[in-house]
Amino acid sequence: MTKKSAKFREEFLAQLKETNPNQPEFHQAVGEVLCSVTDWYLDQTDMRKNAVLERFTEPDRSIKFRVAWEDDDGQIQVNRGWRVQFNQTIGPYKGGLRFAPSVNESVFKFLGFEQTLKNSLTRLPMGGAKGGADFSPKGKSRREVGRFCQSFMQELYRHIGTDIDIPAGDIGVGAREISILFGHYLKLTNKWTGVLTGKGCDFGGSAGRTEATGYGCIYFLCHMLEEANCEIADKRIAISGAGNVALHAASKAIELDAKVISLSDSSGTLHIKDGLDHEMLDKIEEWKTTKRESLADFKTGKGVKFLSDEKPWSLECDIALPCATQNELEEKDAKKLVEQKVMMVCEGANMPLTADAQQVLRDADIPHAPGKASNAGGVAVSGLEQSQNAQRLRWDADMVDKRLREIMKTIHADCVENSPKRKIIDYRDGANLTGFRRVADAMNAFWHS
Ligand code: NDP
Ligand code: 2IT
Repeated sequence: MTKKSAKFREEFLAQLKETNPNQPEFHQAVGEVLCSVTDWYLDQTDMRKNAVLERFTEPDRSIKFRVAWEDDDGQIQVNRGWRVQFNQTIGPYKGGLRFAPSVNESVFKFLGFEQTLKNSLTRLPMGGAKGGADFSPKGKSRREVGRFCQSFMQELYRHIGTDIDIPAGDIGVGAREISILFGHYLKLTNKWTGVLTGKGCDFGGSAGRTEATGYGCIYFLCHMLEEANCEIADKRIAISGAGNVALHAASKAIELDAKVISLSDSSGTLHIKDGLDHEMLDKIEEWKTTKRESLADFKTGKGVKFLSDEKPWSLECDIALPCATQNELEEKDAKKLVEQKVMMVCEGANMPLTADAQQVLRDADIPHAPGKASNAGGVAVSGLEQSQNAQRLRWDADMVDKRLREIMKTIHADCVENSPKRKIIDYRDGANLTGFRRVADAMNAFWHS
């Protein structure tokens, strides 16, 4: 970044922090993108006149609502729901719903902002949004989750639609929640439209959507390895998380003969020294996804150790795949990865690295793919689900997988093409520049709408 750009970035961020106080995740996401796009943006006289960057960093709208629901004791509980419709320039709003007690407006704004760039990277006509609620499905009965989802949709339904906004899943929102939300949308509107993605395959869902984020992440990783003249077979991969993204990334990596040496959850890390096999992965999936239990209570076998309250980043590995949540990999973790000479880091989660952790990897010339590029497979197949719903057709799993592979390949190629010339490919700058320029060009053409 030039001196002039660094000054512009600093002033822009100071202004953003003043107008959006107490939103550290949002500041972090914008700050990172500005590192990549400012040099280019400062040369765009017309765009600056049309305040494209100022418009790009202000969500179209942020909807906040009350969600009241009855627990199993007959007590009414009150939670807060959000939908941040961030940017509709290149297509209807699209992005997941997260149910977790830790969410707030800052988290949804950072996720909506990132989603706008990610969706642009897929080259599909999708704008960016994110939403959810500060509700924890943990420890709730199925009936409680059901009542919560119905009450949540009771408000959300008036803000969404196939040409307006199409939500999907994210942390705490999987097939069970999407089914209930979709069923209630039908009841409220009497209209069958593909208004949510990630639906069951029997009622409009796409083959391969459940697997798409994790599989897509491994397809992206394979391109990164190819770029470095390496291959995935026999590489030791440390994965964090044990949810949708982590489990499917692990499954595809095992299929490609990699050695998956860890999974983790909020209770700690499961270390599988000689690598997971499909049989054990199936057991973990049942434990986490069907039974909804903690990894701490998973019965381990020979060669498997549970490391209570620990993250996977001090384990010896060749590749790190953070697939749990934002800022899960901090500076000290990145230093450990550098010490053990990790080859590359590929994000399955959204913004799992702190800014300091990213800098440690950059200083050590370790390639690092940002989630907006490497985890875009999920939303890409959501886009394909929308196409199938619009056509009233169902594509088979092979066709969806073929399209997913093509999309991940194109995203990788775009990142490489737009990466500044450094010793290694700068995936951060390549992804941010590609995603931003597409939306910014369109916003500029819109003048100030
Ligand atoms: P899930 O709810 O299926 O799984 C989340 C996993 O992460 C769980 O194992 C959870 O553990 C763990 N986790 C959550 N918070 C923490 C924490 N603070 N410390 C340690 N572990 C934690 O979510 P997904 O797999 O769908 O999402 C994971 C990430 O991937 C998120 O960042 C999401 O935004 C991103 N993503 C998801 C996509 C999708 O299609 N689902 C698409 C693109 C990105 P526990 O069970 O103990 O809570
Ligand atoms: O972060 C993400 O890309 C998702 N949670 C998936 C969004 C979607 O619309 O499929």
